[in-house]
Amino acid sequence: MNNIYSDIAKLLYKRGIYNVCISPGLRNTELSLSFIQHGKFNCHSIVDERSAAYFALGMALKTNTPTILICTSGTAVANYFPAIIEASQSRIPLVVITADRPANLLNSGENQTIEQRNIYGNFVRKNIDIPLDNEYDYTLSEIDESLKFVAKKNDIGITPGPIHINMHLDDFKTSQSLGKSKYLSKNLKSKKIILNDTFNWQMLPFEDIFNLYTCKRPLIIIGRLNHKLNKRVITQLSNHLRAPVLVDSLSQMRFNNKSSIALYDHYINNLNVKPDLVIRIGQKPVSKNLCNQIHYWENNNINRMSFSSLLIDKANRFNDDCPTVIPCKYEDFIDVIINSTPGNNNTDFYDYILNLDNKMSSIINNEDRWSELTIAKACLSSMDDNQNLFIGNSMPIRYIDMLGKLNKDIHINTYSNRGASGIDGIISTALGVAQTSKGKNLLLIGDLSFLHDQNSLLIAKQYNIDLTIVIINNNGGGIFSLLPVSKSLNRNIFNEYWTTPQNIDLKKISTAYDVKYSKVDTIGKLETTLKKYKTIPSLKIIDAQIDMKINKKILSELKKRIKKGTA
Ligand SMILES: Cc1ncc(C[n+]2csc(CCOP(=O)(O)OP(=O)(O)O)c2C)c(N)n1
Repeated sequence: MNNIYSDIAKLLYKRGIYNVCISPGLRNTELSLSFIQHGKFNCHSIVDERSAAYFALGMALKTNTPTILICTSGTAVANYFPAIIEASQSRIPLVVITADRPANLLNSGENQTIEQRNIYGNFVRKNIDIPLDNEYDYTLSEIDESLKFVAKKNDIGITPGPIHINMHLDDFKTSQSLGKSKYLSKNLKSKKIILNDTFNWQMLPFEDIFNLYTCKRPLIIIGRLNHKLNKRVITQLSNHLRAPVLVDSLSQMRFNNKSSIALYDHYINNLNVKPDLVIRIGQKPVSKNLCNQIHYWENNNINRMSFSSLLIDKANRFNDDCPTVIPCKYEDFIDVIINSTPGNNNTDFYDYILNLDNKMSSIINNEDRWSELTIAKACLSSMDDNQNLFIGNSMPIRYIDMLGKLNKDIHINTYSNRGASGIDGIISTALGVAQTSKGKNLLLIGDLSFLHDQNSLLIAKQYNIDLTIVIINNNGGGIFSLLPVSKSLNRNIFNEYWTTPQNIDLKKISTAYDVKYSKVDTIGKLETTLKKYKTIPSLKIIDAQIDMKINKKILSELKKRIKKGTA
């Protein structure tokens, strides 16, 4: 491999820097690989970025040479901060290299995308931001120049300390196969912002008015919301436009709404006909397929009169890249639409989507083998009315999002840290929700995310909080084995730096914190334990054992059936 990443590795090695701490992530793949494959660095694989940074600090303190830190984008970067502050105040050299998303995705609502440039402020001696289309030679010489802050033999007048190199990268699979980010082609120039508090037709571009009046294939999409919408009002809009309502798993409308569409993630990129209008309420949906498809519709239509994408959000353009944002109350917008547009009486599109969703529902419901998906299904089915379901990042949220309506008419409050999608702090957040709720609480989380926030069990013990934690225990980051990256890397390297199995006996952790614990490996056992734990008002842990390989096989078989079902 010979690229900017490997040349940075070579440069740092040449300058006498040998120790590296790498935390797992997809975005930092090429960066991590450059240091691992170089062959001469002492690479350490550490899941928790906060500990990784302190560990790096300790090594730098003892050896008086900088340690290199490498992590993925998002809150992983923020987890380095405490150790960076200490390094700055104590004059200890660190080379912090963080992977970032392409800069044009900032404020677009894209997953794990936050402002990382200059994130550590004055606590680093030098900030270097490397864009996707960087000037190769200049970048290397800028990095070399900044190494004076971490050099062992320091010139008089230079105070050693941490330096930060923030690198914008494409997804590993994308850059390997396509060479360029698909997002770069996004046409964001046509963005319209309607600056008005109440809905006003005059502020809308003509094309959007035209599409609101003439649509025959509209879609309503309810994305992530922290609070419930008025279902009656949404139904009125849906009836007026004959628009299917796609409800996100975090929309607070997914699991109890008989008329809504829930399983779109499985077929949305396979539709025979395109919608001509999308009306979104709430934050970007969890489903990557749906988000990509909306972008595709926005960027691939004959002209603006053939498709409109509208976001109704009082917060205006806050972390979203919808071409037209209408910052007014959704009730106000809906009221005007219902009272002043003719509506749509063509039900073909509605029927088509409903039919697809029903087909999907029977395929998903028939899947009952022990897998991560059916663990998620059993958790959902165990919920009572008004119960809180907190959903961990990585695969748990994706599994919940793959599931549809329940057979019972109950409301489930769904929560997840999807703002920046970190795997940190998930138990703490769920405990915060539980502490301030009257009802029962369930947390569905992966084992690495659990271990990342293990300290939070102190809170649970201190306040005796009523929460059942179901850990999907596949001994590592299962998400990576489902991605193309797993096929292109050496098995051992992939295991050590991406999957990062920790081989921790969760029973022993539970014992240390006086927490009730059960290990389960069948749906029956899981259901029985979930039922039993509902009667115990304290913290309980269910350790759901999963074999990654079997799970992968079940998922790919299910995907084949889904593909056949939508063909
Ligand atoms: C703070 C933070 N560090 C790293 C990541 C990158 N990351 C995304 S998913 C994942 C693995 C999570 O593993 P686990 O919680 O066991 O869930 P699974 O992948 O098995 O579903 C990692 C490390 C992240 N999102 N947030």
